[in-house]
Amino acid sequence: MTALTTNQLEAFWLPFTPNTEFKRRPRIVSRAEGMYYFDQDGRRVLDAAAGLWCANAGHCRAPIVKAIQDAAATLDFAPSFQFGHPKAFEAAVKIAALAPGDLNHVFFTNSGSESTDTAVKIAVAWHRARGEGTRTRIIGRERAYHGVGMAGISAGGMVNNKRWFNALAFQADHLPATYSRAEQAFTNGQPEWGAHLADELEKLVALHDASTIAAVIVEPMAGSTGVLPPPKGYLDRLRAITRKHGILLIFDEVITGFGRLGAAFAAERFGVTPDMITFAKGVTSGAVPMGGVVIDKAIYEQFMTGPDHAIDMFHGYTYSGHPLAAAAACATIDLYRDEGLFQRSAELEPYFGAAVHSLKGVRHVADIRNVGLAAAIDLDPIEGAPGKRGFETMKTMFFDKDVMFRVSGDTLAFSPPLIAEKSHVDEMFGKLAEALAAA
Ligand code: PXG
Repeated sequence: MTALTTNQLEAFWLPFTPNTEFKRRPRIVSRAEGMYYFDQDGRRVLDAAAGLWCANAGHCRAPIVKAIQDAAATLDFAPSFQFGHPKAFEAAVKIAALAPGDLNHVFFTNSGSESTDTAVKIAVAWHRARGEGTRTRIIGRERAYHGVGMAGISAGGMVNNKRWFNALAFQADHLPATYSRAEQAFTNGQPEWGAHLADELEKLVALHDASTIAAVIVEPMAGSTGVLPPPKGYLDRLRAITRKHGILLIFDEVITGFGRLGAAFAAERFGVTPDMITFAKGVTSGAVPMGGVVIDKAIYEQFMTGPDHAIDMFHGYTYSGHPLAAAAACATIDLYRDEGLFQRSAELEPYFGAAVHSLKGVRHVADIRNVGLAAAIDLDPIEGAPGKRGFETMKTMFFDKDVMFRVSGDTLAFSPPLIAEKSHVDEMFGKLAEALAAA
């Protein structure tokens, strides 16, 4: 395969990337299989990130590929406004069956960002439908990532994503992040300290009044910011306080869904059932864009009041429940079940956790956190150049050590496909330890 020329690299403005630097020495992959990417020269790179936290079943898995091929040849597109097609209904049934409690209804989107917008709109509309139209405020959390739509920007808590766009954001407030290095450094799994931080919601209720708050949205485990597992008891408290004040609780499970934490959803793992769950990524193992919201029965039913000719919810996307995405979702969920991949993820977790914590004491390592098959390593920043050590480490690992993972500032994140073997875990952390020791 011929390498791309400089001219060919110019037109595509890569998202969340320093483009000029990238185009000087691009990191390009052109093929994938199982645990690996391959570059244009055929060099094999271990995927320690499941792409972008999405290829949970591994890459180019045959049953998913076949389902997409068949769908493309059978029904390329069908509208979901006023019409339907079988696979979208089938996918919704499968997803609802994985969700806890009465979360029985699925609204399809194409991404995590659209899922945040959708869940927030449903929350606000639901309150209004019940005669509580003043409940419009959303409570997010510091350091949260809920995508880049306006709801995600407003409820999110990462300053770089907000600062340029604040003028467009709507009224939101934020709980404190659940992380304290002083209290939690090098915790393997859920920290003991921090459940009390959920009580900050009471303060926000006292400040804004419950009658102005529609929903609280949190990632059960904050992913993008660098894997912050919830402190023990934190999510239960959030559930109790939201319920007490008639506030909906939304779990953003775009990363935590579909086996990342050893269960279908983090809600199941942590034993806390929210009112809505947003999902994306792993629902198709990343093979076709798809997202959605799983919605509690009582919320759905509030909208189903007729009359027969009237639309119940003025929201949706051209590609909601797209045939290729729906086929990919059905095949992916079947594959998760047939290969027991959620269970496999749970079984590998102790080994993965021990392996990542073996980096404690390695040069530049400031903290390590993990839960499920997700782990993050904070590196000490280079003085005066925050983010540079992380960036350079990511490049060295990709080019010289044949391992790909995510970097956010000086935090490295690992989230391998759930088909990972112990040898893959050894390779990703062993090579990282070498690279850091040599840096
Ligand atoms: N919610 C959460 C919790 C996410 O992690 C989104 C929403 C938005 O999804 P879309 O499909 O609109 O991108 C995400 C996305 C990283 C990284 O490096 C994480 C995401 C995307 C890209 C990079 O951690 N998460």
